[in-house]
Amino acid sequence: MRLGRRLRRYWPEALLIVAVTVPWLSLLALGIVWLWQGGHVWAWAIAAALLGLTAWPLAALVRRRANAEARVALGDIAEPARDWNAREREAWGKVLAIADATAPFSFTEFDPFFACAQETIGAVAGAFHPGAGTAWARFTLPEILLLSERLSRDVRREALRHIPGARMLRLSHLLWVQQQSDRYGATAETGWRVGYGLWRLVRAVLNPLQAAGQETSAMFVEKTASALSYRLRAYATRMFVLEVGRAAIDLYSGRLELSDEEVRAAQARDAAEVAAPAPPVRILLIGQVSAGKSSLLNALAQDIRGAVGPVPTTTRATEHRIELEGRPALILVDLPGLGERPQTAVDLLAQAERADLILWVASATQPARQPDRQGLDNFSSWAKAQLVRRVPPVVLALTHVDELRPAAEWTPPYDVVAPEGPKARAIRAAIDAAAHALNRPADAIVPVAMRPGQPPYNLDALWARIAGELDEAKLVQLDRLRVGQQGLSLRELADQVAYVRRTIIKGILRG
Ligand SMILES: Nc1nc2c(ncn2[C@@H]2O[C@H](COP(=O)(O)OP(=O)(O)OP(=O)(O)O)[C@@H](O)[C@H]2O)c(=O)[nH]1
Ligand SMILES: [Mg+2]
Repeated sequence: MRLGRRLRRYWPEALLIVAVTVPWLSLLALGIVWLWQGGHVWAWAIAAALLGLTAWPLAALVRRRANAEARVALGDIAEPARDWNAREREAWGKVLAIADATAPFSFTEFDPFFACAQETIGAVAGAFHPGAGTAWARFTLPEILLLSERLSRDVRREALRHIPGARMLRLSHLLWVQQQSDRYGATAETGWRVGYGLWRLVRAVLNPLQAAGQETSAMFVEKTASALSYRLRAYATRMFVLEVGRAAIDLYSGRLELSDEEVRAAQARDAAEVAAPAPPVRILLIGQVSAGKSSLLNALAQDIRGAVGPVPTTTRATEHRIELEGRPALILVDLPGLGERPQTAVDLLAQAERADLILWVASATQPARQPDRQGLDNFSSWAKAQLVRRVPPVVLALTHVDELRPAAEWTPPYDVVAPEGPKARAIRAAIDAAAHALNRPADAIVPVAMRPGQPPYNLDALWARIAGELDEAKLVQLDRLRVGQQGLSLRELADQVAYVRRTIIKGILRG
C-alpha cells in the first residue's frame, strides 16, 4: 500500500533508476550465463577467491599507511606546548599513547567518542593527581564549560585544516541521512537481509563451488571499502584524542583558568610589590659572603645600588630594577651571603620560588666551595620537586678572576677558550675547578672581575648569557604568575555571593 503510493508519486525517478541500472545489471546476469555455458565458473570462482585474498594484506597496508600519514599530517598538533612543565609533558605522553592505540571511530555512533574522551581525560587526571580515585572529577563547573568552549573551537580549527570538504558538510546533510535511515532503515535492512540470505542459500544449493567464490569475494569487497574510508577516520580520530588531551592538560594544570586579563592582573600585582608598572624578569644574585654579588649588581646597573665591602655587607634582600639602553629590563635581587645566617637556606628557596633566573656568584679566589655546592644541591632538589611549574635557569658568574696568580698582572682581555700566558691559563683552570666543584658544565660559567676603581671585565659576555636565558626566564615568570593565581579567589567568591543574593532578592520582590 505505502509502496504503491510512493511509486505512483515518484514514478519518473523510479523509471530513471531502472533505465540507468538495467543495462549494467543485465551485463552481470549475462556474464554469469556466459560463464555457466562456457564451463568457466570454476576458473572464475578461483580467480575471484584469489583476488579477494590479496585484498586482505592490501587493506592492512592501507590502514598502516593511513595511521602513519595521520601521525605525520597532525604532527604539529602532536607537539607538546613549549611552556609545559615536566608533569604536563608526562600527561601528554599518555595522551599520545592513547591516540596511537585508538582504532578509528566509525562516526556512526557516539559511545566510542565518549569512551575515548573519558579514557583520555582519566589518563591526564591520573598524571596530575596520582592515586586519587576520582581524579577526573577534580574540576569546577565554570572550568567544564570553559573546556567545552575550548575543545569546540580547537576541533573546529583542526577539522577545517585537515578534513577535506568539512566546510561544505552541513548539519542538514547529516540530518537527511539520519532521517532516511530512520524512515527506511529498519524495513530496508530487514528486506535486504532476508532477500540476500535467501539468495545465498539458493546459490549454495544450486552451485556450491560458485557460491563459495562469491562469498569470499563479497567479504573482501566489504573490507576494501572500509579500508578506503579508514584514512579519513584515522585522521579525525587522532585529532579528537589529541585535542581532548590538550584541553584536559590545560584544565588540570590550571592554565584553563587564566584568561589574558587574569595574567595581566597577576603581573600587575607582582609588579606592584616592587613599585613598577610591568614586571621584567626577576634575577636572584646568590653566592657566598663577599663573593661580589653587590659589586656585580652595581656593575650590571652601571650605578651604585648596593653597598660593597670586604666584611659581610648585605644583610637583607633588596630589589633593584635596572633599565639600560640596549639591554633587557631586569629586576635584580641582591641577597645576603650564603651561610651568613642559619635560616638563609630556607630564605633562599623562598626567594627561588619568586625568581625567573638565578645568577650564582662564586669567587675564583675562594677555596671553600662547600656552601656553594650545598646551596646549588638544595636548589636542584627543590627544582626536581617542582612538577607543576618551570624552574629558573642558573647562570654562574666567576668573580675575582683579576686576583688569580700572577696577581700583579691585569691586562684584559684574556682568551679563556685557547688560553695563552699564565693569567689566561689561571682563569681557565679556575673555571674548570669551579665546574668540577659545583658539578656544572664549564661552559655555563662566565669569568668576570669588578676590580675597585676599574671598569668591570667581561660583563658583555655575562649580558649575552643572560639574554640567552631570557626566553626561558620569561616562561618561568608566566608559570610562576599562573601558579600564584590558582586557588580560591576571595574576591571572586564575594562577587558570586553578592550576585546570588541580588538574584534571590529580585526574585522575592517580583514574587
Ligand atoms: N678585585 C676584585 N674585587 C672584587 C671583585 N668583586 C668584588 N670585589 C670586592 O670584594 C668585596 C666584597 O664584594 P661585595 O660586592 O660586597 O660582595 P657581596 O657578595 O655582596 O658580599 P655580602 O653582601 O657581604 O654577602 C668588596 O670589597 C669588593 O670591592 C672582583 O671581581 N675583583
Ligand atoms: Mg652584598
